Amino acid sequence: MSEPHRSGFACFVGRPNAGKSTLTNALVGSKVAITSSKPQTTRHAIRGIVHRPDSQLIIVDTPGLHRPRTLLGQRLNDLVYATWSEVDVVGLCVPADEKIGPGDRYIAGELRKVAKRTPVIGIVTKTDLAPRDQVAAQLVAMQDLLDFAEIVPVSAKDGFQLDVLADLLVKRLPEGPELYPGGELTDEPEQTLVAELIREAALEGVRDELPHSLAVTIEEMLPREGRDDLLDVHAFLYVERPSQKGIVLGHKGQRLKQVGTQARKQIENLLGTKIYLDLHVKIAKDWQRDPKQLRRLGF
Ligand SMILES: Nc1nc2c(ncn2[C@@H]2O[C@H](COP(=O)(O)OP(=O)(O)OP(=O)(O)O)[C@@H](O)[C@H]2O)c(=O)[nH]1
Ligand SMILES: [Mg+2]
Repeated sequence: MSEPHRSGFACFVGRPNAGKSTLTNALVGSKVAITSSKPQTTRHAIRGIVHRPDSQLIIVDTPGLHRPRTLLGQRLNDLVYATWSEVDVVGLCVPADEKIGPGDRYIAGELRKVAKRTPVIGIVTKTDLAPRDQVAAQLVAMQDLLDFAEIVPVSAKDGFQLDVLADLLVKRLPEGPELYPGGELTDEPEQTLVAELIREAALEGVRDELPHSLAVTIEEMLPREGRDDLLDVHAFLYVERPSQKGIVLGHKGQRLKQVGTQARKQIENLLGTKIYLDLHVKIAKDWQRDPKQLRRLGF
């Protein structure tokens, strides 16, 4: 007898930089979420859809749960908590190459408080970065973190055990038909994906507080008049202070130009059309702490 068709939601949680978005993309087989080595790259709940003959798994990638220092940080954490109550299974991600710490224990404790009955799979991520014995030790250490339904080591980079993880998640979904019958890989609006790709390009090479201060909005995205093969994209790149504007622009605007080139390639890949990308840097003073500006920027 064949297994019934299953469909439902899983979410990945973990501290910033644990590899949640990279894992989401690897399972979906397409870049639905931007990734970076900077903490708090993800700023909203992104749905990636995994289509299989026996099931449809919708992965909700969430921001890293952290100690909030700004209103934005609080909003991001709230989003994580809200997601927990909506999913059938949670994957708690801990990187193989970093010791389990207070951040992980905090998340595990919160999960047990907020989503008492939801099964949690322990995921040791980035196994390609750690020798075998370190991965083994991490799997053992995970057992003290939470009463996981399963614990599995994976690498999004080399594909190690991704199918095993998908099977474990799918097993916890209820029986049901496809929730997204169109075959789409995400329900993110195109404009959001485009804004995110610009932010990803801008994140590269900046450090300290600047990654947190960056936000991108799309002001306009329209086909060039009389052309069906060219899209004009006008975007604003926000920073919080004038000094940051200088860094993002770079000497004679060189850095911004690089960001534009990098983002344009990615957007052209995504949309399958040529684009003209017009980037402007703007200052939105301390937007991370300002409710009005947060609302304007979509938080
Ligand atoms: N070598 C290796 N690097 C990985 C793997 N998964 C993620 N990374 C890297 O780890 C960094 C963080 O990855 P993300 O996927 O952005 O992490 P995240 O958990 O989504 O981070 P936030 O959105 O900030 O919470 C990036 O530089 C990734 O390239 C992996 O399996 N192997
Ligand atoms: Mg992320």
